[in-house]
Formats: sequence, structure tokens, C-alpha cells
Amino acid sequence: MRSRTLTSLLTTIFLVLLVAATLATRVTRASGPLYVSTDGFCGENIPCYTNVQVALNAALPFDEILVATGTYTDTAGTVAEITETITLQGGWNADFTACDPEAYPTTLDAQGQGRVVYIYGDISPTIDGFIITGGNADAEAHYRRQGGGIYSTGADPVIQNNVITDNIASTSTSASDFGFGGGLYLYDASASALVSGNQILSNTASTGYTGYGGGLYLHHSDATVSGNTISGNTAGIAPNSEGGGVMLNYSNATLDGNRIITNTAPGGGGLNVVTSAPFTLTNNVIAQNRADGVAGGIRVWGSVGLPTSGALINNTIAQNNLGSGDEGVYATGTTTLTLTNNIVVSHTYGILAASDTTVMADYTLFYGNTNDTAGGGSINSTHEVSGDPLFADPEYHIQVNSPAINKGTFSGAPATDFEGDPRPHDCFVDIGADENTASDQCKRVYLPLILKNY
Ligand SMILES: [Ca+2]
Ligand SMILES: [Ca+2]
Repeated sequence: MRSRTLTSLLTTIFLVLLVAATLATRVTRASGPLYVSTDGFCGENIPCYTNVQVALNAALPFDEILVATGTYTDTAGTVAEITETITLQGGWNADFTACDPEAYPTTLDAQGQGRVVYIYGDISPTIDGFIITGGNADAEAHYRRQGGGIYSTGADPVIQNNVITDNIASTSTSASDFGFGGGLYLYDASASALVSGNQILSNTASTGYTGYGGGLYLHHSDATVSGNTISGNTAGIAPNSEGGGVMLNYSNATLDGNRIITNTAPGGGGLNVVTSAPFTLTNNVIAQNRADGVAGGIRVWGSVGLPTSGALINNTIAQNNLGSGDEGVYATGTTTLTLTNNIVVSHTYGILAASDTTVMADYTLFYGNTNDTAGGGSINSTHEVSGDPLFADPEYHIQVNSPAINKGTFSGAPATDFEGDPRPHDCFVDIGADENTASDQCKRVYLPLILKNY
């Protein structure tokens, strides 16, 4: 009886202390955003931190952390280790009255001492408006040599409006070390993960030997990748390196409206897809990528037990002929591809279907390829269109008199083009990533309607 009373008393004391501790925690954290500035001055706003990680550590789930212009580093190398569903937003001015990432550049710089951002757990954080640079994952304790700029595992992050540049996954010169995802690496992300509106520039998966996915590597991640510029990235220097711009591995991802240009890899200069069924490419410009092995543009591979299949709809695939691997689309292994409304221009092989592959191409505009289609696989190209697509600018818009205009099929065509213009314009769907909104070929004849009473 006495011990029961004591237990009850101790339980009561414990509960009181717990409630007090909880209240104390709530009182010490102001409601509303947390603020970070390099000099610890945030105008009228509190709490105000000078270190991004200290603010992250203080944040509760669903908090916003707003970061003022300036450069943020950390003695740990990694500037932001994210374990909660928070929003981390850069691009704010000094007194937090305006947010404009271009006017108020906000840089997270790992200074070559680690990866820049590390995200883990069953969370959905948002990272918005930063310059993410100086990452090097070569000496990381967790997921070494993967994700120089950003590594995410188990999470469904939203990564948007950032400039992710000059990051490295691996510097090792050993043939047994591999670098994956120079700019970003997403592992085990669901379809709600989003990589959108970023500039992913000049990242390298391996500066020393084999690398995969210079800009972005998706592994077991069915993410949406949309509206990014993925440019000047490099997979690796060893000849088995693949995916200069993007690599998909076991990832039923959707890539829409990206500019994947001037990336380099021995295999798959722009994009390398393996063991992913199905993946989807819509409204992308895949141009001027370089491969010195195979597939300057897109390489797709599947195995017998793990075949790959994909749909390519309304993409512009052009001039991926800078190296000796000068195919626009290269299907190999156990792969099935369906192409609809694509422009395929200036390659030695526009579409190469190696043995065991099945490629169906409908409404393709071919121009300037030595061979539009080739290979020992099954390739069936129907409703071909030819003629100079008349690109208007480096964005690969088409001019108003382009033969691509109004020559595509409605079937499967996205409702908007690579810049959000409605598709179709002018009655019919254009081929390629751009729908030209100035064309006016669609004339209808309206006869006068006369009603008479007899
Ligand atoms: Ca049209
Ligand atoms: Ca357009």
C-alpha cells in the first residue's frame, strides 16, 4: 500500500515535470518562422541565428527557416543536415521584407569539406532558393561518394529554385570506387518527391575514375523532375561512366520540361536510364550533350529479368553528336520504348535500337541525321516528318514556319509545352518540346447561315 502510494506520487511528480518541460520548450520557441543571417541581425525578427544547422536543430516539424543573403559555411563541412519536415528558404534580404533569390543570393557552401545538404528519414522537407555549392562527398561517413550537393534517403523532398553547382560526389582515382550523383542523389523517394526549377550546373559524379549521374542520380526514386536546367555536368572519366546530366536506376521517374544540355559522359551524355519501368520523358530539350562511347543524347538499358520501358513524348533531341557516341536515342538490352511527337535532329543515328529492343516511333520529325533509324532490334517508325525544324534560339523554340508545327498527334500529347504554353495552339499539336503560339495556319471557312420560312 505504501509503495503504491509512493509510485503514484512519483508518477504525479514525473507528469508535472513533463508538462512543465513541454511548456518551457513551447515558451522558449517563438511561433512563426526562424531566421538566419550571417551577422546575427534579422531586423525585428526573432529568433535570429547565424548558423543554418543551429536553426535546423531548434526547428520543430513544419517550421519555416528563412535565410538572408550571404554565404553560409560550417566547420562540419555539411551546412544543413535535415531530419524534420521543415521549409528551408534562402533568397531573403537583410531585414526579411523581400525574397528574391537572384537579387539576394544565399549560398550554402561546404567548401569541399563534405556534402552540402544531407536529408534523411520519412520526411518531406522543402529546400528553396539557395545556391548549393562546394560539396564533396568523397569522405562522408554516410553514403560515401554519393550526392555531392544534396543526398536524400528515405525522404520525399521538394527541391526547388536552387542553383546546384560545382559539387563532386567522388574524387577517388581507384577503379573500385564509384561516384554517384555529383549535384544530387535521391534514394528511396516516392512519386511525391519533386526536383523543380533548379539550375543544376557543372557538377561531377567522379573527378577521378568511374561516375554515374553527373547532375542528378535517382535510385529507387519515382520522383518528378521538372523545369530544371541541367547543364555542363560530367559523369566521370573512366570509360564505364554513364549519365552526364541525369541517371535513372530503378526509378519510374517523370522528367518534364527540363533543359538537359552540354553534359558529358562516355555513355549517355545527356541521360542514362537503366532498369526503370516505366519512365516518362515529356517536353524536354536534350541537346548538345557529349558521349565518347555511346549515346550522346539518351541511353536506355534493361536486363532480361529487369526490363526497362519508357515513353518519350514531345521532346526535342538535337545535336548530341559532339563525341564519337553520336546517337540521339540508343536503346539497348531488354528495352521497350515508345516515342511520340519528338524532334530528332543532327546525329549519326537518330534512333538506334540494338538487338532485343523494341522501339515504336510515331510522328517523329527527323532532320540532319546520317541514319534516322537503325539497329538490329525491332524498330517501327510511322508518320515521319522531315525538314529543318528551324530552331529560333538557344532555347530550341521553333520558328513560325517550322515543319514541326501542327504535324503531331493529339494522342498522349501533354496539355502544355516546355514553357507552359497551351498545347495545342492553332488547332493541332506541334512536334517537339515547343508549341509555337504565333502560328496561324488553322483557317476555318464559315459559310453564312440563312434561315428562311416557307
Ligand atoms: Ca500547333
Ligand atoms: Ca511555346
